[in-house]
Amino acid sequence: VKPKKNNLENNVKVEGKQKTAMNQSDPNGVKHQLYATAKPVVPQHVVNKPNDTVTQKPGMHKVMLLDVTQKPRDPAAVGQFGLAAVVPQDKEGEMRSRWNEGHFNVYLSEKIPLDRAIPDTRPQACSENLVHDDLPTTSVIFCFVDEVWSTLLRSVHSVLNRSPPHLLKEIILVDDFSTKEYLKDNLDVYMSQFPKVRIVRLKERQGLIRARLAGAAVATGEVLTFLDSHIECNVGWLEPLLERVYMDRRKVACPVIEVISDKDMSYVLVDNFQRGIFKWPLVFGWSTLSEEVIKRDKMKDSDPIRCPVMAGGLFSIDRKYFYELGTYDPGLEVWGGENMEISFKIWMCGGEIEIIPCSRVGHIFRSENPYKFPKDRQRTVERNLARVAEVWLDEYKDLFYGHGYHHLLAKGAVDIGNLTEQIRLREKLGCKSFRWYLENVYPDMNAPLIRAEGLIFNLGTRKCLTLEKGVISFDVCDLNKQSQHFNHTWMRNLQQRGSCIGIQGPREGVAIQPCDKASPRLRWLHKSLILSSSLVEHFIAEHLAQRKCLAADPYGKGLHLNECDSASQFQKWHFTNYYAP
Ligand code: LR7
Ligand code: MN
Repeated sequence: VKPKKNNLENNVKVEGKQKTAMNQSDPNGVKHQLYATAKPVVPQHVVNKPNDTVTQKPGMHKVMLLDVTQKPRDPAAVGQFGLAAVVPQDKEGEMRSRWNEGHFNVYLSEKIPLDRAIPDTRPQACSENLVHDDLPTTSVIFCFVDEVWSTLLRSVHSVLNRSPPHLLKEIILVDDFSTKEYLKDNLDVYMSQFPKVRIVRLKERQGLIRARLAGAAVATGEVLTFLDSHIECNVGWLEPLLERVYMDRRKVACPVIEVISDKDMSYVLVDNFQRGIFKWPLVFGWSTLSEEVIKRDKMKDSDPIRCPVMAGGLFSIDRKYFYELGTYDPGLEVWGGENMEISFKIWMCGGEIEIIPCSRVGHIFRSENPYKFPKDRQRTVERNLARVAEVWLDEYKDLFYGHGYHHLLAKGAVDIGNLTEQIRLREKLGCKSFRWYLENVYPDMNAPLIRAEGLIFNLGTRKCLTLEKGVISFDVCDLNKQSQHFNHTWMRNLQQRGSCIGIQGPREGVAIQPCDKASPRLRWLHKSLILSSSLVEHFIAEHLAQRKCLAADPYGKGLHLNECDSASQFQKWHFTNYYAP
């Protein structure tokens, strides 16, 4: 997930979607005074009130609303009830200077109570929904590296305060080799007041993937619940997640991820009916279900939503099932791609991913990672993605490489490491194909295996490219002739079976060569000229390495590589069918 660039003046935007702030002004008209210092409040656990557990069906009860913070002791505190907090004018300098400690408003985070109330944003039906009395217990796992003190604590308090104690087996904090002093002894001391909190310290930086695995390895709850370390769990968040896992242990349940503004720390409600999806090249995003689908499936705003992929950071999964699935690929480094990996693995190997609207958790979306990448960030992420593509995408991996990652295919460009274990795991689990996944889980995804295909018609000669016995020529166009059928692939090859059009020799003449996805010398950019809004015409094939264009000999005697000339009809080509822009 690449969050938007931060801009102090702008409203909160996530993934291009405008979010509406909840209550910007205090409903009671109370003017907010700044807290001089954040006072950590040791929350008490409220024992289940009788009317929290009205049983309507044997063995079931309404979701418990254990929350000491709904009637906070300090209703006038800054940021209380999830309201926007304001930085006084004379503190703006301090605020700015502290911004980069976490790439959000660290100054304000420190001023608002660690156990503040936030608005109950659940759809109405949620408070009436029943869950089972004998839900499984969970271990909540937070991994973190150099997390801001106040947000880490607020994350932990929100879990302690808003989870039914009998379901919360433990909270495991995995310190991924943080460098900040306050995360050492101070954290141990602070957390020692909560018997349920355990701290695991990694001896070297592992990255979030292996840090989560280190947490899972010591977890004893029946369900693992992973959370980012800058979140606030909303009221009633846990039971609806566990309920899904209880119903079917192969269900992986995600809360709705709401937004805690990085600028004013307000708790912002997000739109309903959002699905986690990806676009090429494996970029996570949100997509709202269409009205049509909502009507067709008679969906209520409280119904679980099946998601092709999860955002990554927040989910509950049966612990044993997590291990049956082979956990994460431990070869993924630092950050990124693991959400794709686990999502494909879950769906293709028999599980399901759901967003549960009755479970809501706020997350601070930051414009930049506030920690260092041991190696280059971009290289780390693209290497992770290439591992995922190689193991899970089958023939569709060309779509991944073809959307800006061609360079990864060049020999020696990247060492993605050994994949034997991952491929063996996929076989052992008997997982379905990526094609099955696209057809059954994400049918609205546009994933053509090639960019264009059919006859390649030349506008100058009015004839079609013909490849016979390794020799290119032109002939009268005839759809029945296999020798005239070519593909324009995601690797931008002009390809007929194993043969590709390339350039060769000292004079860089056009030549037929064996196809090789890694070779930049076989790549052709097929440009479109948009004549009007509805008319796209005249395609030019430009050699990517040479920046010269494929030109037909006016007398139909083969092909040349000429200086590009958009006026020349002999340089314009047209495929029978186009699948990609
Ligand atoms: O090396 C690291 N070691 C860590 O322990 C790097 C990170 N971490 C910790 C970090 O402190 C944090 O608690 O891992 C957690 C996630 O890192 P973030 O908060 O920097 O990630 P993010 O919120 O920017 O990104 C999302 O995508 C990631 C891809 O690898 C992870 O899956 C994150 O968990 C995920 N976050 C969410 O899903 C929250 C909602 C975002 C959206 C949409
Ligand atoms: Mn995060």
